[in-house]
Amino acid sequence: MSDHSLTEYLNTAQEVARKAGEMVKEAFYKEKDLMTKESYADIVTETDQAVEKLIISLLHEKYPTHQFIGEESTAEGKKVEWTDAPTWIIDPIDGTANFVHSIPQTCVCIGLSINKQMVVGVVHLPITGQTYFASKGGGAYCNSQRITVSKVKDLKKSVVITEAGNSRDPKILSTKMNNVHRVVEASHGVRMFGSAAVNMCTVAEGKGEVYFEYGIHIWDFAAAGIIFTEAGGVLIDPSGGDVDFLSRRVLAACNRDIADQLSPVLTHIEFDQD
Ligand code: LIP
Repeated sequence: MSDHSLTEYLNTAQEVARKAGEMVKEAFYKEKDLMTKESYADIVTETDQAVEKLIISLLHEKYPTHQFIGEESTAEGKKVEWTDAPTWIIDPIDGTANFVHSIPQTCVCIGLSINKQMVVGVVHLPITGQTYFASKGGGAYCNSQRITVSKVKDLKKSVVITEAGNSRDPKILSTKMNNVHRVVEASHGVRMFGSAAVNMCTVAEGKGEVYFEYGIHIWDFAAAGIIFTEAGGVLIDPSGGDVDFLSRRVLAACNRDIADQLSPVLTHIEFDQD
């Protein structure tokens, strides 16, 4: 993979994310039609579906042999098939609940993997005007600003970001809440911004030290994943092993010290793979 084509993929992803963002922004200020997926809190709107179709059609026109993994195509019954082929991994609106409730932390996520390695990522927040992006080896940026993770090495001096997620299974919820309790005891506090990608980009730019979540999907954090590692962060499984984008869980820390202090505080939740 030459740097030249990575730059071209990154530029295309940014261009497509901005076009998709215009559609999200237009819908953000209007009434939304809600549908639900796996629980009453797992929501989708017509905009999610229309934006995903737009992104796939624009990318397919340019790269007809590339593969796609999209949140809404998967919800419509398409299984996740992640191969070594160039694959665009798309979340048309990450932070759908924020979008529905008019909270600006909502974003379009477009990532590209080659040989199952993330090589390009764009996370575009159309309401706030922030565009985070990275390509392998090229560093991470927010708009024109290079971004890097925090240098704090002590969990007791850290802010930790997580989410309650959209499962309403009482056992999963109580494990997550117990995790939050223990993390609050061990740190400066916990924040929840409502989007995996926004959470990861926030830590990537040195605001807060670590984000972890159980129950997310590959499209929620694939694009943000490369932005995070290019900003100098450590992206692992919450148990301490290698990150697995299909495992539905992640720990994104500003450095290994923070990751190693947080991991034993957590009860690790297992999910079926994406
Ligand atoms: C959301 C994630 C968030 C998680 C939510 C949901 P969506 O993705 O970004 O981290 O807590 O339950 O999965 O559904 O807005 O694309």
